[in-house]
Amino acid sequence: MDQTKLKELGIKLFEINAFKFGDFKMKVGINSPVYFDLRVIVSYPDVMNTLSELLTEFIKLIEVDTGAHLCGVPYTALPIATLISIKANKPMLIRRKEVKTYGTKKMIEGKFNAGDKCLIIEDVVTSGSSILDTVNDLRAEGLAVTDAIVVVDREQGGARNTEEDGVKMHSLFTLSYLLNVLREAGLIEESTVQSVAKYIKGAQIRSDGSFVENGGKVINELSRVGMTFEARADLAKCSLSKELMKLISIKKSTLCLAADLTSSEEILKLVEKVGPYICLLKTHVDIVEDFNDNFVKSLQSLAKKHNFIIMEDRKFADIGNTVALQYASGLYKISSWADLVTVHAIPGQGILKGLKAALNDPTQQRGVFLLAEMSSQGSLATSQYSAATMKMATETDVDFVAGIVCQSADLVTFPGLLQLTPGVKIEEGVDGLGQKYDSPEHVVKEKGADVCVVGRGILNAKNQADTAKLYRDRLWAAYCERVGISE
Ligand code: S5P
Repeated sequence: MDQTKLKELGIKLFEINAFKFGDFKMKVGINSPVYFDLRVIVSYPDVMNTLSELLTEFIKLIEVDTGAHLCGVPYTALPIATLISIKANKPMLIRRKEVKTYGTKKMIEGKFNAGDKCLIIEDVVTSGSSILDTVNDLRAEGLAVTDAIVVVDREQGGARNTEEDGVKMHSLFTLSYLLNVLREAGLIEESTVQSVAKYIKGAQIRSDGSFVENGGKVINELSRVGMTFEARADLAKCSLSKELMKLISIKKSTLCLAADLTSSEEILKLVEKVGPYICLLKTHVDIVEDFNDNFVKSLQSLAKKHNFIIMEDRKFADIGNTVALQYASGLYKISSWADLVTVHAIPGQGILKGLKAALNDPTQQRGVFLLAEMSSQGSLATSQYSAATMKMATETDVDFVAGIVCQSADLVTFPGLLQLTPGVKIEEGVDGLGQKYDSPEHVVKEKGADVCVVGRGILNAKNQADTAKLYRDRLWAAYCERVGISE
């Protein structure tokens, strides 16, 4: 590798502000003394050319088995991957990044066969989660991925995290190398080198989003309630929580409508009005008197039109074999149309295994919300029960658990899981049957709710659309205040 060329490129990247030193708020919510933004390079064709030349040479030099295809991690690495593809004469694949609104849209563009190998190209790596997102989509289509080429490794655990998932990372630059080059060239002070080095050592990110301090001590610096949904989406392990978090960020809505009506026509009319304001529609299909296939088809098309996710609040609570049948069979065939379902933890892990076993189409994305606490007066869920539920959600089947239904902020700590909280109403109080209500602000700021369930607060309103919008706006404002961003 031509070291002079490599150093010159490092300096050039600094000169065009592809990285800077200062005090920057990172996506994960902590401050960093160094910030990379390689998007600027598209404005410098000479830099693009040199970078892709060096990367092409680098790939040859490290003798990595490149396989049949290249795939850039969207978006910054796309033009870089394109140039390498041309220089190395190797076909490219494109992974879509947009939120999937519904169903099984094609995620990978380009020609390939299952079993083909694909090499990943990425610009800057911190935790490695973006690489793994792309890898997961490629693997879901049957492609084999074992290596990733990256322009800059920030040395904060990305290499270890991707390796844990069977992807070896090869970086053209490390942050330490760039610091040395700039220091040698007299472009930065020794104190900058020291402070960045100290930061890197103290901010090692693990794949679960926690930090490992220099001595190996784990600190959960990333607090779920302090992080944005955008940042949390990177850490989510269940594809549906990831999708829901992205959808929430785009729609600016954390509102879940509990459509507890008994006529299919009334539900559809309501959802048509309220659809633009919700991220999640929660159903109880066993209360619908005229349930039929067209009803779920209409709900699905409304979900597509207004971009929300559907959750059947079935509250499964039986042994694995029975829930598998309840999920996929019978009158409702829930697994065929509900993206998410609610599940009690009482039977133990077998309930998740049973539900998973009922899914026979691997391209169907499905997930569950586990109930750890209930909103009703005198609920029997003890703190021990809730803690055991959390263990169930975080230790196994993590790809299937999208979140937790609960009432307290300290239960869900992992930022990749969503907290769903029912019992939300502008007028606080208790209904005649023991349901307890708190205000939107209280559930978000005090109870740590991410997605908030509102039923009768909207159903009984004179103007349901305006009321849904009001709930959406108040919940969103409370969330923005909680994470410290402007609306
Ligand atoms: O603890 C819970 C869990 C759930 S999923 N308490 C609840 O109330 N729910 C559901 O949320 C309940 O089944 C209903 O569909 C909705 C609350 O409706 P509301 O009319 O009281 O807002």
